[in-house]
Amino acid sequence: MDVTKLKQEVIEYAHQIGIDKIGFASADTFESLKQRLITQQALQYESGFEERDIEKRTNPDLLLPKARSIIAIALAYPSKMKNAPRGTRTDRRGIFCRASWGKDYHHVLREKLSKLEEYLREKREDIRTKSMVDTGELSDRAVAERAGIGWSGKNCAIITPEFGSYVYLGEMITNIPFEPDTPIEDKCGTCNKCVDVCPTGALIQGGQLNAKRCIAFLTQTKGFLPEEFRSKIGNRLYGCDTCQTICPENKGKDFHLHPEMEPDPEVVKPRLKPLLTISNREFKEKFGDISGSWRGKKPIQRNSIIALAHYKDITALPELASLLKNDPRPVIRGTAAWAIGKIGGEDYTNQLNEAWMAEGDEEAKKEIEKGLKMAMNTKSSQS
Ligand code: B12
Ligand code: SF4
Ligand code: SF4
Repeated sequence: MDVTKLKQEVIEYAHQIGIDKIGFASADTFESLKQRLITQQALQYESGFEERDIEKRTNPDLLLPKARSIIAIALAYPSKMKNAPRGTRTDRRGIFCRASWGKDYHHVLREKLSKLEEYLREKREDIRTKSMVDTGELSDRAVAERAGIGWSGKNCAIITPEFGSYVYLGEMITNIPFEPDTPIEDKCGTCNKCVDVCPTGALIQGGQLNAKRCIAFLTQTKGFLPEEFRSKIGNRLYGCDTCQTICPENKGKDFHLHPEMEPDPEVVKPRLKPLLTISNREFKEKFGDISGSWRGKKPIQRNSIIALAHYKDITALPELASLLKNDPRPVIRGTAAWAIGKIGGEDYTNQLNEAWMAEGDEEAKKEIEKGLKMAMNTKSSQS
């Protein structure tokens, strides 16, 4: 079997089926990544969404016995939305990050990898493969870096010369000894813009993230958002693009190569107030197909409340008061109380007092106290 010829055929087929970039890497153990993961774990800088087993994360042989190579793929996604709706003073909108625009990318990339697997199986009977996108054990970025897809930027993203960092990544481990490609040159140089701009200081230094401080992570948590971050998340409902939008390597990069990745503006830049009372069914219908809904409705609703507080939208006060009184979830009641205070709901001190007396959850109770304090301050500063 001519492996060099097969590699060329795989590259051609990949482009035919809409894979924007493909690279080949050895299946050797990822030694430096291993050390990195141990350090990150010791510093408690991980998000908790990663696979826990570092051996599995760094040794492809444990995932596919006799692994000989890894095929890395990248698909470019758009960075600009056509016809983006604008929020108004009384009808504010939130935003989902670009990696959540269009159909959930996990499905899109898995479909491409399945086609590639089928193609390889037709060519060679003895082929064995294992494919993954995001949720697999391997580090998609470490694989992409080794396969020459892009370099590992100071913002942690894999940056391709062609599409910038706006690419999704996936890979297939195989038992075929494909010739590996060479990693490409790191072009960050003396630039440090991403580290400087990060709103929460989550980028400790170029290439090192404390995920627990990263807004992309914080928007996905289900509990109370620590107060220090509430003023930082702005109107972000899911994810954060700041360290990518600032990157000079992304300048002018906006690719619309996959119709299924086109965002529906009403979905990815939704009105905030209707989100406060959206039913489970409506949420699933409207947001179920995008990757940003994977944690369910609660974090999105909590973030919507924080976004309304960020805008100090007084027209949201009646709905926030209704959540405070009626919502069965302590996180929503407590965050609503805090938001009422933040917006300056001095007319709502009675409701806050009543809610405080009725509240059985300790954390929610503390948030009501914060809300009350802020609301009373507004009252006294006005009288
Ligand atoms: C956990 C996770 C998160 C966490 C933590 C992110 C992080 N930086 O670690 C949170 C929730 C914060 C997150 C956020 C985002 N994520 Co995310 N996430 C993952 C996931 C599941 C695992 C990442 C991981 O293991 N990180 C641990 C670190 C230590 O390793 P790593 O980044 O994978 O690998 C690099 C480092 O180890 C580094 N390294 C190794 N050794 C050394 C040594 C030194 C000295 C240095 C400096 C560096 C270094 O080089 C490796 C290659 O770049 C991957 C999917 C996957 N299975 O890999 C997606 C993935 C990384 N996420 C992705 C995306 C799109 C995002 C967001 C842009 C989404 C958004 N807009 O909000 C943000 C970006 C935030 C950021 N600046 O990184 C894409 C990245 C695509 C790309 N072009 O790089 C991935 C690959 C998903 C995918 N399949 O497309 N994510
Ligand atoms: S995604 Fe946002 S919060 Fe996270 S490192 Fe980048 S700029 Fe900072
Ligand atoms: S902003 Fe500058 S330092 Fe950060 S990833 Fe882009 S080029 Fe590299």
